[in-house]
Amino acid sequence: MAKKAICVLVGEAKGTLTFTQEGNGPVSITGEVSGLKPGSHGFHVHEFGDTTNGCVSAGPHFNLDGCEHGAPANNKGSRHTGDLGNVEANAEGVATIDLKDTFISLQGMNSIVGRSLVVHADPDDLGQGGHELSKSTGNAGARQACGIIGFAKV
Ligand SMILES: [Cu+2]
Ligand SMILES: [Zn+2]
Repeated sequence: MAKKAICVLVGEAKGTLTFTQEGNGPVSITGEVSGLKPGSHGFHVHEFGDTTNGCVSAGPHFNLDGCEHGAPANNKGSRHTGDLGNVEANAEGVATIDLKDTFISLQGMNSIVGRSLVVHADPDDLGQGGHELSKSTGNAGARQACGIIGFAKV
């Protein structure tokens, strides 16, 4: 049975993302974010579905296993559950998103439903930048947009 979730991003940037999953397969994420500066932007699931004080209330990266921050392609044990890497904004500041991830899920332990999606001002260095924040946040800078991930009609 397919599951579907949606996230409306608000902040300095804006957009809508759709998440779909067949059974326990990968989660597909599609959508568009506008109002970004051209280039790469860190893209993560953060722990809390809370925007009381804007995107800050979303807390740290969703991290089930106490791992360090890393690249989305890393094997289990070397990335946060919520580490989805970067999205690329074009010259108009629009990022078109079409990715799949096998760590996150829309059900069970790794479910991202009820948590937040955050788009950052700067590139995520995927843990490799040598900055003091590289191993926790990828040094991706300010939170430009965020939204709570919720179930949607399939
Ligand atoms: Cu983030
Ligand atoms: Zn992370």
